[in-house]
Amino acid sequence: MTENERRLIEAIAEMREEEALELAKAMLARGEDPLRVLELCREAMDIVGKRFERQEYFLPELVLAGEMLETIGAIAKPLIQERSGGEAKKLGRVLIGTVHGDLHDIGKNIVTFMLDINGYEVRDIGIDVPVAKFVEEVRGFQPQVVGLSGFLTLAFDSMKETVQALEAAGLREGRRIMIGGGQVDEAVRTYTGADAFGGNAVAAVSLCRQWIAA
Ligand code: B12
Repeated sequence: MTENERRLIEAIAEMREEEALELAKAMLARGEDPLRVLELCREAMDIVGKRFERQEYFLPELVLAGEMLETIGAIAKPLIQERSGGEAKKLGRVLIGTVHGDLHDIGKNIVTFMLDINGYEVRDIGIDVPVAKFVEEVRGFQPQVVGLSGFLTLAFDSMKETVQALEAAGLREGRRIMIGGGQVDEAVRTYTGADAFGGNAVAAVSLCRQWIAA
């Protein structure tokens, strides 16, 4: 890790907003990989999350960290788009949303964006999405892949309920369900009954590539 990369992580984790934004902007202006910059932000978020758990940080710090990440993300996105060579043809349909009870959407938004620039038609149905809304939207949009996002432990139950409801509505067949979000792993995938989990937006894209034949 370079000195600048270390400084960016530290500035975000220490809530030095102005410095963090300046460092990120300077790195991007120098032509550093925007995906790398987002990865550094994620590392900083892990530090913030741990401090929150230890009660060294409280809700205002979580909010500020989220805002910093969104601002940096908004600057990085067009650069990622440029590198990907612009709009590709639509390879398939993906429906994505954050499950009910959960309001975290930064990770989901990155996944939506990455799928979009990789040629998928993505319908993002937002946060705190009730099970019935997923069912209705899947029926209408007929996506090949459904993505469920969630960062809270309670989201695992919401994911499981959503998977079961899609199954009960006869909408599971011929369709894959992927899940993701901070704590999601193989054990959560088994619990929810989803087809796969993805640890990051790049994994989400490769799952869709694997599942939807071009
Ligand atoms: C920012 C943040 C917030 C912001 C969210 C802003 C927003 N618009 O999203 C705010 C302040 C609103 C918030 C609120 C709360 N939060 Co919060 N939050 C965070 C924090 C610091 C970062 C989350 C984040 O955005 N990370 C950045 C993204 C980019 O992370 P990422 O995981 O790398 O994202 C990738 C993958 O997840 C994957 N992915 C994501 N979705 C999907 C979907 C699919 C299909 C696939 C394949 C992949 C995929 O791709 C992403 C991109 O590469 C985390 C700590 C952490 N380390 O995660 C806590 C954390 C998630 N929050 C936590 C808590 C407790 C809360 C609150 C309950 C606090 C409170 N007391 O009110 C509330 C809950 C509100 C609710 N009902 O949802 C806990 C959850 C604990 C738990 N096990 O349940 C955490 C873990 C902090 C902690 N360590 O205690 N939070």
